[in-house]
Amino acid sequence: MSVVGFDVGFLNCYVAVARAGGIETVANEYSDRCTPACVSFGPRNRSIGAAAKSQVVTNCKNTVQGFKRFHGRAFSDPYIQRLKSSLVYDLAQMPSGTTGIKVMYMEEEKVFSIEQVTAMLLTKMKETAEHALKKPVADCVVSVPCYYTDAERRSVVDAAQIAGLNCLRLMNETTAVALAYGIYKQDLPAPEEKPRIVVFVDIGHSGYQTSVCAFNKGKLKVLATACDPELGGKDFDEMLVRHFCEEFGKKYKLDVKTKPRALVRLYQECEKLKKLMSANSSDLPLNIECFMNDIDVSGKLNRVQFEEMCADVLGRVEAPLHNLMEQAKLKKEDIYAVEIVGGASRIPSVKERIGRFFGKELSTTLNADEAVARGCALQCAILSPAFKVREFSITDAVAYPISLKWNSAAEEGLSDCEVFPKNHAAPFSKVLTFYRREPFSLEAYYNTPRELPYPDPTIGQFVIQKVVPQASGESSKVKVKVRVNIHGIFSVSSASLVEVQKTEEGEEPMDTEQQATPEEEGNMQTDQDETKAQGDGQKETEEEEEKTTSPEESKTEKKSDQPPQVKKPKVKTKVLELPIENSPQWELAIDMLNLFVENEGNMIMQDKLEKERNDAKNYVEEYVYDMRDKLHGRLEKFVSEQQDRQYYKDRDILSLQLEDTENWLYEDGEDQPKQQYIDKLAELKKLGQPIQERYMESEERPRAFDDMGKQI
Ligand code: ATP
Ligand code: K
Ligand code: MG
Repeated sequence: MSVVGFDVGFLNCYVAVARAGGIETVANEYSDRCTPACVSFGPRNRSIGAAAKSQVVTNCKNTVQGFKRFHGRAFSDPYIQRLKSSLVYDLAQMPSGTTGIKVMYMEEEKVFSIEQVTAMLLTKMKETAEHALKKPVADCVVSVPCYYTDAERRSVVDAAQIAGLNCLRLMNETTAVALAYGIYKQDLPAPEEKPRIVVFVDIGHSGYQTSVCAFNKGKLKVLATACDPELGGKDFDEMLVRHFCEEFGKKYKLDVKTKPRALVRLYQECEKLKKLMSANSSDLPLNIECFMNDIDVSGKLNRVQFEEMCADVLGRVEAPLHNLMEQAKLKKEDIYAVEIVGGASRIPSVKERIGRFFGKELSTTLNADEAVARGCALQCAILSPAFKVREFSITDAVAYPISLKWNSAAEEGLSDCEVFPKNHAAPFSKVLTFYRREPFSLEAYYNTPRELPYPDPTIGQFVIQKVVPQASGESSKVKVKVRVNIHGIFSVSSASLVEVQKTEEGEEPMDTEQQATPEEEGNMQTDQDETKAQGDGQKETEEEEEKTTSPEESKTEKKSDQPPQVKKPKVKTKVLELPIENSPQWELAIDMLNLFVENEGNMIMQDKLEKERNDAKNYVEEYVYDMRDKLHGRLEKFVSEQQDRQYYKDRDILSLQLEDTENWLYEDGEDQPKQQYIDKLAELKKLGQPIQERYMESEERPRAFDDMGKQI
């Protein structure tokens, strides 16, 4: 059982693990805690993370970054189409209609689904965690932006599975931050006291997320979230790139947009400049050598100019904050603190605007880069039975209101009902009651399409199968459990048919009330997650009437409009589990998923083989350099038994052999199978080994005498 949190950022990823000492963000093989969200494809292998990022310029068409926003989206999505033209790598449509990336890999053109690409990144992060924990990692918590829709979330869950991970929870990034903030606080108000209200702001490379949370001792509740999924560090980079493209166009007559490599370099330099600008308000230079057509370019900029050119971007900082406060119906005085994280929260003018909005000094008590990963690891620790952590309950909020619609049995057309209003507690289950004679289908959708950062409000289609009338021919009572699960994903988790049986006295039960309104309706029973384990699908129950509804749902309950029930005779019922056919939007088919799992395994193996091959080559190279040095150094005297003609002969043979091998490594030997390198090394060692042995022996001899001396 591993306890790991993964922050899968648009640009930067972090891995946090729980160890005996607590939660720790761990470094990758480059001793860097940040792993770039980058995958590069080559003729023999993939590189992921830092190794991939170093190929952004040299292998730009096959190096993918910025793919976080492709999850759960159709290739035809206008958002994808718009992005496509601005990317240096190619996108393609998957057979299912979702988005894939097209690259050259293993000398073939390949299309990888977005789930596969994110899985590659997760594979790398998994290795980093395994290296730190020195054991295999499967259980984990993965972060997603709180504005992700169902399709996006499902796509990330699939990516985790492809990488061989068991994602215990997809955690909203702002909620992860809130947990990292709250769990160590010793001074939170007692449960019965007025909660402490804290606003969290995460502004990363691609998105801007805000949430407001209520804290009491041992718990946190997300009251509301508000976001701008298209506001982040990248938008500032974009402004800088635009500025310099224009400037270099005028100054050097260069059309930067026509050269992907130059453009990629300009993005890199602009991001650096932007970061420098956070700490300096003076003029700062931007220089790129051999930028295009062998021309060196240079420019400069200061913070005032930067803020001017980013005025539109900065102007968008406030709207989500207004929205957030409005939803939560809070006044600025109610806010105890505003905690900011995310790389772009370091931009002074961004901070200033947020601070000005709340009329408050912002808090930066959390690590701006690592808080999300740490929060995820904490959540994983809480979910892990093997790890002891402080009791802390987390109630998240539904980001977009979810409705169901269905065809009315009485042919009155479509009915619909909002099952989870915006900011409803999550995870959460509710039970809906329908009266039906035959299978029926429910369509789940987001009922505020304009609020979605996503073109398609459909969540999915759910068919309740095997519904039959009662023996008497009347409609059967069908209970459908709907839920927003721990990942924030809507599902129809179970359905059952309540079969009314003859009572023991052999009478037909009186249930006129329900027969009079054979329709579904409205009787919604809620029930704080999780689903209680169901038996074998057939259980006998004594049932009198619907159980009470929770206070939140009292309104819906009234809608059902049932007159007070008269005492009915005891009715014997049997509950039959019904199969449900789930068709969530853009779901990855199971056989595809399995294929991707297999392919990822093969690619991991291929990378491993390639690494071994490279290592074998490096050993040969190292041996050549090492021996050549030593041959003229401490091994010199041991080339041959005697310092005679044979000595020079032996030395020359080996020298020549070393030189030949070096040349070979740069020519024919540059790209050979692993065995070739192993053989080559063995050949060299055949000559080198005796020399080294003579040397060792002469080193050992005096020491042996010493030891003898001591014994005597
Ligand atoms: P997202 O949260 O949108 O998925 P991410 O998590 O990868 O993205 P972060 O690592 O939080 O993003 O932030 C990266 C962004 O922050 C980049 O645009 C980077 O240039 C910017 N950034 C980092 N440090 C600074 C700084 N000192 N000044 C200005 N911008 C900075
Ligand atoms: K990050
Ligand atoms: Mg982030």
